[in-house]
Amino acid sequence: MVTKNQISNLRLLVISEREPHTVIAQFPTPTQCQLFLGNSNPPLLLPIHTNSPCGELLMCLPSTSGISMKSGAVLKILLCLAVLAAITASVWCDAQELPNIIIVYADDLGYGDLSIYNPHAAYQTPRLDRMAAEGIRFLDAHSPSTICSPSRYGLYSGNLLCRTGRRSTAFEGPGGPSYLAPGQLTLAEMLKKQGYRTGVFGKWHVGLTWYDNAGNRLGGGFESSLQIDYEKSTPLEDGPNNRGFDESFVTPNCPTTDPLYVYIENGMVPVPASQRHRRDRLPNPGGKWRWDNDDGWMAPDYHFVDADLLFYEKTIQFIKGHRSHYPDRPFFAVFSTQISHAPVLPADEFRGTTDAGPRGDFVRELDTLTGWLLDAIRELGIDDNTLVIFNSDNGPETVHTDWMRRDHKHDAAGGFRGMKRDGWEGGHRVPFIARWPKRIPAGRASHQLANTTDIFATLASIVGYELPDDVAVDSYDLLPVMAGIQKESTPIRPYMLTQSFRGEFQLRQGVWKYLDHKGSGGNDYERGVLKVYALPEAVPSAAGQLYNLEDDPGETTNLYFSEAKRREQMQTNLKKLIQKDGRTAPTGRKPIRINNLPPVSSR
Ligand SMILES: [Ca+2]
Repeated sequence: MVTKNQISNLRLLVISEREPHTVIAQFPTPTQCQLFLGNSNPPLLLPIHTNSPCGELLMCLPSTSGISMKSGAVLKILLCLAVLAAITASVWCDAQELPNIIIVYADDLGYGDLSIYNPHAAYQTPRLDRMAAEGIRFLDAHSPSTICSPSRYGLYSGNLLCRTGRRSTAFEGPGGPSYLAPGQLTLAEMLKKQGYRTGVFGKWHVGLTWYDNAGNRLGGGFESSLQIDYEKSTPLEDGPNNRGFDESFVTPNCPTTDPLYVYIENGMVPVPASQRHRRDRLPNPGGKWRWDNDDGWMAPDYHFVDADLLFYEKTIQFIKGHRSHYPDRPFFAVFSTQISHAPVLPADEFRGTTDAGPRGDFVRELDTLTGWLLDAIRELGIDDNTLVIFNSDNGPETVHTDWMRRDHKHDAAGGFRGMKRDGWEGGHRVPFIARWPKRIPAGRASHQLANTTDIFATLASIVGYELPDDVAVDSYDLLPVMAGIQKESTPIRPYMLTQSFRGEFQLRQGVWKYLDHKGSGGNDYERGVLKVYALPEAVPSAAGQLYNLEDDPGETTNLYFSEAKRREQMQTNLKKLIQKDGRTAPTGRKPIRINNLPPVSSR
């Protein structure tokens, strides 16, 4: 597809019977096409008429152009240009109609962490609740993995981690290289092809390549953070700006957990990590909630407590800057917050805003920042045609879940078994909200099976990008559900695959869930705070687990043997889905395109 940028100066080669002609076409405005037919002819200005919006198109050929209409070559040229102009005008028109897109990506935020998902939550999340009421929320949505890095790979690639052939890990220190391979089409790259300007702000955590002064690639870990040669490592070869983002301000890993505490701005590190960070120097208003901040090396200007305020500011700067400088182009922004990953460090102004301790305040901070974003797009006059998606990368952290249950009677896992790292629902069932006043009818909750990987095909469908079969192989188009043009009773997904911390698989088919492993797939329930949540193994001899989530949402009754036939069918299916060159999404996906969607106001 030709984008608006690419068409500003197009060179065409037209073969005629006598000689090849080179024609340059310029598009000074959406309704004009200026043709340069070689030195011997004056430029020809052709008006392009469209019936608004994006309907019939007519290109007028002026009779006074001075070009002989009897010339076969010129006719061919004009024919080519008419086709080109049709494409062009359609892209111009689409570009005006395409929504801005914002993803608010939360971290370790469980299904029970928003009050709209959990009527018994120990605190309220009024802005996110309102956002959900003004759009659609998915009740059976899942992260691709139960830890950060593989889930983020799923967001940006539309693939499960198993497609990389690499092991499941959460990168730390100078850990990498990126799970996003060179040349792989990313979500941001795809949107750029459709005319978007793209930006990501906050936690990156998909892996990065760093070198020491001998030019050797560094591995993860505390020690190697200090061996980074910034001259050799930057601009980062696999940073966001080489993975489809025009602008970025990110941290390599978890912003306040992992030992490489630096900011990366457009692939560069303005201030290297030169100062020792000790966890006992971290402000500790929340006592035990400071847990999981690692010693390491930091840039002297690094923020621990105000990290999300900074990421929010960068996101807003990008959006406002975009509106000032590129008002006729849509934008795509990812606000990648660290809330509510450990350590729990709400900014000062949010301390005490709930009765649910530091973690309640932390989630309230995220709620407020999302609200401010929504306010900002309203003030910019782009509220109606901006799609805002809220999602989380995995379930709640173990000790957080335990402390919230004990201290505040709050279940961050929303009543499900398991938490971050586990293959049980608490590990990967997460909030997923989409709001877009112009196209998504308000006030709906959907039971459709959905995954973060689906964001890729959904956005491709909206912007009219036809996905090649080898791209986003685990991504389904959720647009029919979001737009309310598909019945709730007709499933989008016949099945869905997720991976736990250890990379083990869980397969959903309707109400059935098969876990291709014994136990949690992640945490050790024999030790520490998790001991109280250990359930006796009902079928100790079973190599895996089969549950009927409709009858047994808590995944307590293993039907591995009693439903052997179903289990064998799911095992066979799993083998097929995860084989080399396997996929879970269909081939031949066609985008719906927004012009084919009825606006909400017309229904
Ligand atoms: Ca996470």
